[in-house]
Amino acid sequence: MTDGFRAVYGAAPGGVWAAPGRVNLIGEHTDYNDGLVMPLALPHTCRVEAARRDDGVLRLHSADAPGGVTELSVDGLAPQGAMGGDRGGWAAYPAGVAWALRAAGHRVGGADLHFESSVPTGAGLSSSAALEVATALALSDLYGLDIPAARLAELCRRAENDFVGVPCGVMDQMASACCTSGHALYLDTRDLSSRQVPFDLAAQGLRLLVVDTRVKHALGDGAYAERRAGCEAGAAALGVGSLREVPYGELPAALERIGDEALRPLVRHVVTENERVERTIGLLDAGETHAIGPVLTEGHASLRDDFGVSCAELDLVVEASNASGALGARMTGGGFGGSAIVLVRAGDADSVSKAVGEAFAEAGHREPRVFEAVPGPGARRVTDA
Ligand code: GAF
Repeated sequence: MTDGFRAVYGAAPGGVWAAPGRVNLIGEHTDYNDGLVMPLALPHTCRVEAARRDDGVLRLHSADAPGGVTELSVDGLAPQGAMGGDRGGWAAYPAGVAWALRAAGHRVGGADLHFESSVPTGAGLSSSAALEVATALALSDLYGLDIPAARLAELCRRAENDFVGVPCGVMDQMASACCTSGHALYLDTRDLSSRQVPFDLAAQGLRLLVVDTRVKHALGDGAYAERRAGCEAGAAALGVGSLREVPYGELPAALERIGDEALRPLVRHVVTENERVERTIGLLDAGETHAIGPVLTEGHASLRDDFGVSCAELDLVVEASNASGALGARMTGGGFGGSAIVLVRAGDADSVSKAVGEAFAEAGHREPRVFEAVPGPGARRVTDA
């Protein structure tokens, strides 16, 4: 299956690589606060067919985007204005990865790349991270580099922060690079230490549904940066380097010490969310997966009421799911639209999906897209050609 590359570039690729999107089970808006997260990889991937070039030219083409081939010189890649001043749309992500690899001292030259992605875009399922990680792995292999997966993820985050200009944390890139089949990734973003946590829901008579609300609020981009700045201001007010350093048991006293009342709920969310991740891992380790449901729902309430990143559609998924027998539900990812996850007993999956669909119809919302999340593998080389 290398027809796409051949049709664009007229030759066979040197290899094919794939990197997945993700859902985050718990630990939201904690990754830029040195906190805890627990994502799992979706079966949906960004697939890239690629070949090395020796003339320093980087050619980028996507089956999913109009606009033909973007052609760049790797020597000319620079964070500001490198993509024509408008950040270059989707092509800024892979170009940024080539830039980040080179900025870190890796000898990466030109390449032809053709992308095809099954990760829904704008759905909060990390289609950008999948694009970045697929690119990083392809370039790293084509140039014979031996870069550990977590380091590749960091470089992809750097590409997104410094080249594309999106102030994200490292969770999505780590999920795409490091997740494994049948597991959730328990990740400490403070030092990138991680553990693969078995997450075989079918064996426990459970299912995890993803409900893509198909809404993306324009507010999202600036508001993410604002939340991040608010967390940093909260940490500064407390005299700590990051909110991770605020112990859960000392939260009430810490909140009283923050003069700016608007910052208090942000701090409360981050500190309580880290505690929810710890509670979730405790339950998973004890084999009590069904009991994480209420923790997910609590996390949603915190994102809605304290962090202010939910929206009517996401709240409705959670409300309608729980009212129709789900064990728990929450928005997943950055918020302001995108997707929610719903934990259900296997036998209730259809009735809960139906109830969510009906609630959406009644509220006049667009029909949501529902699918099951079964933890898939992280980024990998698919084939040599
Ligand atoms: C987005 C960001 F890209 C992540 O880094 C993370 O902050 C997430 O929102 C919220 O948990 O997906």
